[in-house]
Amino acid sequence: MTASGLREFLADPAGDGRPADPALAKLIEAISDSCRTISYLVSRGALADVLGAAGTGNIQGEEQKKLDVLANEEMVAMARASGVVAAAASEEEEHAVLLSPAAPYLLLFDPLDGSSNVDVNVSIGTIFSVLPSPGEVPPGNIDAVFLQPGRRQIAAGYALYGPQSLLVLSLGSGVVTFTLDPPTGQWVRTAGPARVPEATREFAINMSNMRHWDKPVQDYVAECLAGTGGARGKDFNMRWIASMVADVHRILCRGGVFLYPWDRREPGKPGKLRLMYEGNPMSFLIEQAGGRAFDGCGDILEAVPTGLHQRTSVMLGAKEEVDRLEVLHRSQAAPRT
Ligand code: AHM
Ligand code: MG
Repeated sequence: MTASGLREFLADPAGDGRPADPALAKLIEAISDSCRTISYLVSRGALADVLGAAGTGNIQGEEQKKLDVLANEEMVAMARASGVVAAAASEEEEHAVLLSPAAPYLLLFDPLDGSSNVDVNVSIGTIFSVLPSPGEVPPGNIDAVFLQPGRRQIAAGYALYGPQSLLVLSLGSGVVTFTLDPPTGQWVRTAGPARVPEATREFAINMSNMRHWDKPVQDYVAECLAGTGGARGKDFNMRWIASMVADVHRILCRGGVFLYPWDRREPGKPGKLRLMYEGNPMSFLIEQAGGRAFDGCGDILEAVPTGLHQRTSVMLGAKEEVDRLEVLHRSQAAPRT
């Protein structure tokens, strides 16, 4: 493959000879710059004294790590400096912040996904989602302009800080991957378009929550565990990294299905993962790669958000598996009580 960078991709993202909107290209380049900075901090770890707890909590009621705080500061500063983001919303901030009110885009991000893995040197990442701004954003209720279904996303992606740092991106014409070349600081295109095979023999779920799941999810996993002798007629393998970026990346590379379903631990919440920072951008990428994303009721991308930090049930990846999950949910229609 000839070495081609992010700028070359943005000059013709759909392969039809037309460049990306200049403001969008500027935003994606700015995001990639911030991800390079965060990647560097992550790679320094204890050497830069960035591991461990920050001693603060976030709006989700979770303990923040030092890297959560640093990555969030980096992303907010980048969005402000870009001049093309009307307002930005972060998993780590209570409310959206108004930046350049007349600018064309809204930016949402989980600055450091997989925080529980920060201190044990397991892959983590930054997830982002770009929505259109509905015109001049008023200084009043800024959060309200973000409440658009994920189907309206213009771009979404993530940076994965693992053995290599990767930038995985979609502008609505497939999913492409760039690898950070540390000596030059360039994001070099190394894969894509990604394709999630319709069939798989691999599922990802935190099995320790099994007793809390709804019956359709219990039945689905029981079918997978039954292997060749069961209804599915094949053996399944299981993986759980506990960093959604890393689990979704595996699915984009070699297929599979990822589940973080609603469960009874906190029945008032529709799930653990956040719709706007995790569910929507990852569902956009998975659909762009030919997979499906379902929340137990319908397509995640069709959900109309009612709150910036809204939770969702997430089941995404191989179409055959998500179709099977949908059949189980529709036939059992288990009430969430
Ligand atoms: P975070 O954004 O605070 O890191 O939480 C989200 C993460 C996901 O990356 C991952 O899929 C999930 O939480 C793991 O949860 P659990 O520890 O319950 O398995
Ligand atoms: Mg997260």
